[in-house]
Amino acid sequence: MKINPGSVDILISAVGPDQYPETGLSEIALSGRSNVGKSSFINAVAGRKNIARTSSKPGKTQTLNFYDMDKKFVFVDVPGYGYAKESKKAREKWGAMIEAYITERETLRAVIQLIDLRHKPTEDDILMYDFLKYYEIPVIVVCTKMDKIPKSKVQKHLKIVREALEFETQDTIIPFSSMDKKNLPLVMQTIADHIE
Ligand SMILES: Nc1nc2c(ncn2[C@@H]2O[C@H](COP(=O)(O)OP(=O)(O)O)[C@@H](O)[C@H]2O)c(=O)[nH]1
Ligand SMILES: [Mg+2]
Repeated sequence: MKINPGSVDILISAVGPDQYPETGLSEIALSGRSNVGKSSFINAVAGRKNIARTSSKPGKTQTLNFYDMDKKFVFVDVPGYGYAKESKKAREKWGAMIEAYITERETLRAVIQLIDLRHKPTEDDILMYDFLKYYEIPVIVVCTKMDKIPKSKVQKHLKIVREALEFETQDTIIPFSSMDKKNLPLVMQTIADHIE
């Protein structure tokens, strides 16, 4: 599967289900804690420098952002979780929005859960994975910032992630770097396998 960077468009930043676009395309949602590298990942797959805004200031987006990926599929960027300064009310609103989307969206094919390869998964990472597994959503775990780990230690870090999540063997786990696009072809193939 090849994405033409010129044919990637943001469709809408939706605040609720009535705004979700009806494209007839399969959807792949993206979730991860703030600052994990989600925007950089979307840009890498899109082949664009800045279609998804990268920012060092976390916790800003509170909408579901839908991206038409060259009419092959739609990326749905879910706001990052685990931002410490968020109020309880904001967190509840976030939870309701995600739950409604994940549980009711018929075009959703898989969730890409981004986890920082450098660190043990957080409590929020584990909760999110459990939540997705409870609803039997296929998960592709993409471990970001692989370039920050010595090559010889990548397998060890992947093992830590798998064990903390109690990773299910039918899911896929891929170490990835947005800096050098390491494993981008594998990511593309895995997405293609889920949208058939
Ligand atoms: N070294 C390295 N830095 C990354 C990678 N992905 C993202 N970053 C950096 O991590 C920070 C947060 O990235 P961003 O994509 O905005 O994360 P988001 O909050 O999850 O959307 C930025 O400074 C990025 O440049 C990666 O694969 N390797
Ligand atoms: Mg972002």
